[in-house]
Amino acid sequence: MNLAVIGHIDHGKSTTVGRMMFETGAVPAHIIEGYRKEAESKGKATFEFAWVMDNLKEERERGITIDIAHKRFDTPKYYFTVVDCPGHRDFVKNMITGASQADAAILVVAAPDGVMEQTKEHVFLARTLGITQIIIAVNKMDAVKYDEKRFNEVKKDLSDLIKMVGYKPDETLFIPVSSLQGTNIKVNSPETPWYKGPALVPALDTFKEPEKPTDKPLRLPIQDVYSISGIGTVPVGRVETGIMKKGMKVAFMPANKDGEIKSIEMHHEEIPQAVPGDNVGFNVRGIGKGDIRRGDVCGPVEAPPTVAEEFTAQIVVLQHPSALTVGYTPVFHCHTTQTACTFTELKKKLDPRTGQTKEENPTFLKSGDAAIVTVTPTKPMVIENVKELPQLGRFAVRDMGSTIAAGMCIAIKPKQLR
Ligand SMILES: Nc1nc2c(ncn2[C@@H]2O[C@H](COP(=O)(O)OP(=O)(O)OP(=O)(O)O)[C@@H](O)[C@H]2O)c(=O)[nH]1
Ligand SMILES: [Mg+2]
Repeated sequence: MNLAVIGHIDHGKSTTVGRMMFETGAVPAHIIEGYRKEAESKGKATFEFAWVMDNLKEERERGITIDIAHKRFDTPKYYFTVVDCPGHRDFVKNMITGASQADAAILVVAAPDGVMEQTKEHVFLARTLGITQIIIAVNKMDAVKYDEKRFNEVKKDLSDLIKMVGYKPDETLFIPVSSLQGTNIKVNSPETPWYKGPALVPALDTFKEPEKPTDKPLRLPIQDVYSISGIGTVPVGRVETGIMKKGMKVAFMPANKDGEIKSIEMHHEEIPQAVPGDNVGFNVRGIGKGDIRRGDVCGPVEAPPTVAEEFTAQIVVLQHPSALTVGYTPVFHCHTTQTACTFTELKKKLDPRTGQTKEENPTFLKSGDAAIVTVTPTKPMVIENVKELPQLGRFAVRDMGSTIAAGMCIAIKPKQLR
């Protein structure tokens, strides 16, 4: 399970990750002790747990996280790849990269401060980027003397916030912790006798396993196409949704070519069917090597992948040197395709903290803006509505080597090719 740790600057994200790694045995005590002494001698006392994650010299000197870092730790049920995100507003783009890789998130909020600017922004981005499961750690409870009343105030504000973007407060765990003291991290601590829920580490095992969407139509975006003598055309790729079976009649879109699955191979062994997550090569009858290429998507003939004439998207602008306007044509990265697409309409600007409409038909968008836009691909491309096939509905927008925006497709005007 990929887990992002998000929240406002200084609220204790790195400390929480370091503490969880320590409590689960992923980091030994003598390392923490070494960091404690070194941090103290450099005037950075209390950063010993954060330093497990903050390895850069500049991060340690400034006492902040700048870039995302990945670490692994294990609980009884899962092994987690945890991504510690920076809270500083200058590094939101790094947080977005981290969040876009995650299945679930821990939102860390310091009890003395409560909901702050990047608490709101990160919650909205997490939701936009498709993180559906979230656990909230109300941290620094030691700094408010483990006061139940303060915890409930912060919990109330957070409930309103997460509800606004579509999380369900009633189904979300709010855990009072002190990551510095180790309170309610691995086991419930005596400091909060009023708290009846699970401690943080056991709570992580309540996350649901990322689904294998086998009940959806088959979608396999092509990564490469080989021609193997004696066998024929062998496209390779990862099954995102649905099931691929031998004998199935398939369509490749937007190439608009049909074929029949003759055999499926994974790790050099023939298999009767492939399910989501499987990386396979498969032999198709009726398709030549030149007929299809990377970026085409394989699906059943009776429910072929959707080719967009144009689509409506909800985007968040991460960084743009000036202003994003109608006519701008950067490259959209979606499943295995990279297609230049033009922004043809800016429908509305949204408040990134609430998702509410802020302006109808804005003339431009700039860094930090969230918006609903119309996009027209410059050549046929497959994209799906995020509500139906989220794996094929999210994209990143890139230009000149950097990520300009991230978003998801919320409506499609299909191109009729068949
Ligand atoms: N009192 C108290 N201080 C804490 C606690 N957790 C973290 N801190 C302190 O808060 C400061 C910031 O901690 P970090 O873990 O670096 O915070 P962060 O959220 O990772 O910060 P950024 O990555 O820069 O956004 C450090 O001085 C920590 O010692 C806690 O439970 N109680
Ligand atoms: Mg940090």
